[in-house]
Amino acid sequence: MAILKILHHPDPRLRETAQPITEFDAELSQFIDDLFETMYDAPGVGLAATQVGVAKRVAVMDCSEGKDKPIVMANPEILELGDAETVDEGCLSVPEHFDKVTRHATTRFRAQDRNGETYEMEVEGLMAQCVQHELDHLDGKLYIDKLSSLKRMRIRKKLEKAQKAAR
Ligand code: GNR
Ligand code: NI
Repeated sequence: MAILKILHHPDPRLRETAQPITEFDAELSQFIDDLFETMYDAPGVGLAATQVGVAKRVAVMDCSEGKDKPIVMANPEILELGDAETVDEGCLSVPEHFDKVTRHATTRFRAQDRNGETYEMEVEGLMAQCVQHELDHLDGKLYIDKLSSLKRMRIRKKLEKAQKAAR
């Protein structure tokens, strides 16, 4: 198990389109464990492979109170989206920023677990928001893309400054 380094905006690797998972082997399983460990440590309710610089279509999520409902989403696909709602959103790759965005209140999706077994699930609330957020990461998208260009520029400048100071 290992805690992986989470990339911060505007790292170009966050903009890559992740490639499908084809091998459900021990190496993938190990990587999924590392994603969970990194997510719980952050702490966050979701984490996509893209955020740790791995362009593969896998993300993990646990929106439960007790942090005991881990969900693996490999090669996830949205099947159905519910009504639009405005929600507060944040991202581990855009630290210390939260803003209101439009998401769908419910999400029905299909994905594979760590063994390659396909499952379908319908979720609402934070889980629905998280599924949409993680799938966006796998396509190189960030929630700040939904904000005005002025806001996005301010966020980028702030993060670039913080990253320079940290070096
Ligand atoms: O931990 C996270 N919290 C969160 C809150 C509102 C909407 C989405 C999220 S996902 C985020 C973790 C993260 O960046 N996953 O990609
Ligand atoms: Ni995120």
